[in-house]
Formats: sequence, C-alpha cells, structure tokens
Amino acid sequence: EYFPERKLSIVSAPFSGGQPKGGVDKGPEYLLGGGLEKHLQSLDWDTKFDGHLEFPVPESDEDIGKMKRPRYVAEASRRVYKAVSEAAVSGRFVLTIGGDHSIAVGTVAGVREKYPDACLIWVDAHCDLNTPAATDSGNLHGCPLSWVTGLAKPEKDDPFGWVPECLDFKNLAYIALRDVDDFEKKMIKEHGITAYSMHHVDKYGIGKVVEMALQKVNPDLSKPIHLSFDVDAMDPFFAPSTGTPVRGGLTWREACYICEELAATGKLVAMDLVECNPALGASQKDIDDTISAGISLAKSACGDTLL
Ligand code: EXY
Ligand code: MN
Ligand code: MN
Ligand code: MN
Repeated sequence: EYFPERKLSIVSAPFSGGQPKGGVDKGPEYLLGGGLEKHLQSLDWDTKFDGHLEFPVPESDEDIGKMKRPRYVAEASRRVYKAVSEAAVSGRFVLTIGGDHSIAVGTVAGVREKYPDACLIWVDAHCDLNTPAATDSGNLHGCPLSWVTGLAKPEKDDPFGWVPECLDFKNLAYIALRDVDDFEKKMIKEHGITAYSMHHVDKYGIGKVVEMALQKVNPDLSKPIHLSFDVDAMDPFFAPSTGTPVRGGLTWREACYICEELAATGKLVAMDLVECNPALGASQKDIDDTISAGISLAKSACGDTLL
C-alpha cells in the first residue's frame, strides 16, 4: 500500500492557455468551493493545499508553427511539473485540479519523477496525442502526450525543450475515446497503444474495459497507476460545462466506476481532474452538475466505496 497515512496533496493549476475558451482556469476555485477538501477529509485523508499555482503571461508569445501560446503553456506546465514532482516525492497522493489538459505535460512528467514505471490511464473523449506538426487546431490541450512520449521532438530553443521523454507507449491506456483525429488513429495503430473507445464500453461494459486496460498495461498490478481524467470523457448530459463536449460519453456511474476500480487496486498514486469550465453551460444547474461530478470522481479515486 502506498499511502498508509492517507496523506494527499492538492495541486491547483488554474490554467486556460492550452485552448481558447475562458473560464477553465476557474475550475479549481469551483471544485474547492464545492467542498472537495472536506469530502476527501471525510474519507480520512489528510489533505494539503498550499494555494493556486501562478502562471506568468509572457510579454510576447507568437505562434511557433501551428502552436498557439507555446511559451505560456510550456512554462505553466513546467510549474505544474515542479509542484507535482515535489508532492509525489514527499510521499503524498497527488490530486491535480485544472485547468485545461495541457497541464498534463507537467503531471505526467512530475508523477514519473517519483514513479518512473507508472502506467497512465487516460480517460477522455480525446487522445490529446497530436504533435505540434500534426495538430489542426493549434490548441495545446490536444497535444500533451506527444512530448512526454517522445512523439514530438522539440528543436533547439523550443519552449517544450524541458519536457523529459518519460512515458512508454506500452504504459498508456485510453478509455472513453470518441473524437480522435486521423493522425492520432495512425499513432494508436503504429505504436500499438491500448485504446478503448465508447464502442468498446458499449460492447463489453465498463467493468470489462477497465479489467482489459489494466491487463494490458499493468497485468500483475506491479506498477503504480496515474489516472488523468478529462471530464469531457463523461457524456455532456452529466458534465456539460466543459470546452470540447462530445455526445455519447460515459455515464456518471461508468465514470465513477473507473475511479473506484483503480482505487481498489491499491496502486493509484495520482489523479488529474481537468477541463471543468464553470463559464460554460446553459444554466447554473449545468455548472453545479459538472462540478459535483468532478468531486465525485475525486472521491471515488480516493477510495469512496459507497458501502
Ligand atoms: N483533437 C482536437 C485538437 O487537437 O484540437 C481536440 C482536442 C481537445 C482536447 C480536449 C481536452 O481533451
Ligand atoms: Mn483531454
Ligand atoms: Mn477531452
Ligand atoms: Mn482534427
């Protein structure tokens, strides 16, 4: 067991530069305002929260190739990396709350500083595997996995030059995919990446999908597990307040089940919870639903067993 003393760090990354919509930087404030810490404490966790990270806006930040806000995103994710690696090295479970998914450059690298062989379960409608050359949108929340896997090779003076190539494709599994770019489909095939789309969730059921994903990337549960959870993995019915919603996603229970099952392995060492955008949605109810769904996921990942 990794955390006998149940110590946990909340790393708050209120960052929105990886995509164009304002408001996702307010995700942490809403999650905390919704009682996140209190909920985790009621599950017997000793929570440590040292305030929100700050992300300086560069004086000038011209596009580099297709990349939008490259210096801003690279420096923000470097700060997330420092905070996450420090929290992981201190022996705490690391819960990083975003923010858009570009911050995962930092969480993936940071978690692997302490746990180099950790597998990564990426729950998302999207793959977030585009390289800066392949991206159509230029939005870097669609690219975080390209650097950490070494698919993208930063050139000299590239702001992402700091990112360590720390994740082997054999340690990556996707769940809930349904909006995948052609380049990303090609990479999944070429590199044999473990990937379960919503088609697989429909066909096998979520229980079997989680079992198969673990069987592929962590067969004897010998490795630590890092969970990166993008709330857009859920159907917009359950999590409407998010920047890139895609119909046909996970139900609330399927989403919680993934977290519960990973927690039950005793191998979960870190979770990212990203892409809650309280500025989006048609009503206050949409915002409340999305935030409470996010909090439920964190509780599930922290061992809430319902009984
Ligand atoms: N694949 C598309 C792109 O690269 O722009 C969409 C990416 C959305 C990323 C969201 C947060 O997971
Ligand atoms: Mn994502
Ligand atoms: Mn997504
Ligand atoms: Mn596209």
